[in-house]
Amino acid sequence: MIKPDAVAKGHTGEILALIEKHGFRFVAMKTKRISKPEAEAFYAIHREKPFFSGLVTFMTEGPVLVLVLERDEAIAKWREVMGATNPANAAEGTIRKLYAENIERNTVHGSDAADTAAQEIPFFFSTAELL
Ligand code: FUP
Repeated sequence: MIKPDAVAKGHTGEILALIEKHGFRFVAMKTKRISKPEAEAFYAIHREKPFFSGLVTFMTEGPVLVLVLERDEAIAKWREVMGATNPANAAEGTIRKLYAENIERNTVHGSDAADTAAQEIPFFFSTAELL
């Protein structure tokens, strides 16, 4: 997912180009405004964390781009391309190093394992939308 900070600042095109450059195929892609209940459900695992309400406010402040990406080792590779959750710790050339403001407004999301991807893809896409 390309988060509201990056969409608002006009970094969507540059991030999509980086994604292609790293060998990913776009299986599905759409812009979307995430509702408060959707943001709360998507990040339910963080419900008890002190940053939860700020995270929900951020994720609902403007449109996002949701994507399904495909390549070999897609999950590990995408996490490498995103960089560390906190941009202060992100490696040079990663998306979060390039564009993220801070640990909350950190530009992109990626599933952290195959089982979370299997939950997150149908959260945003119907079977018919997956090429
Ligand atoms: P990641 O898998 O890299 O997206 O990171 P996490 O699942 O640990 O966190 C999910 C989101 O919660 C982060 F992208 C941003 C937000 N977050 C905060 O706002 N503050 C924190 O201290 C940790 C995470």
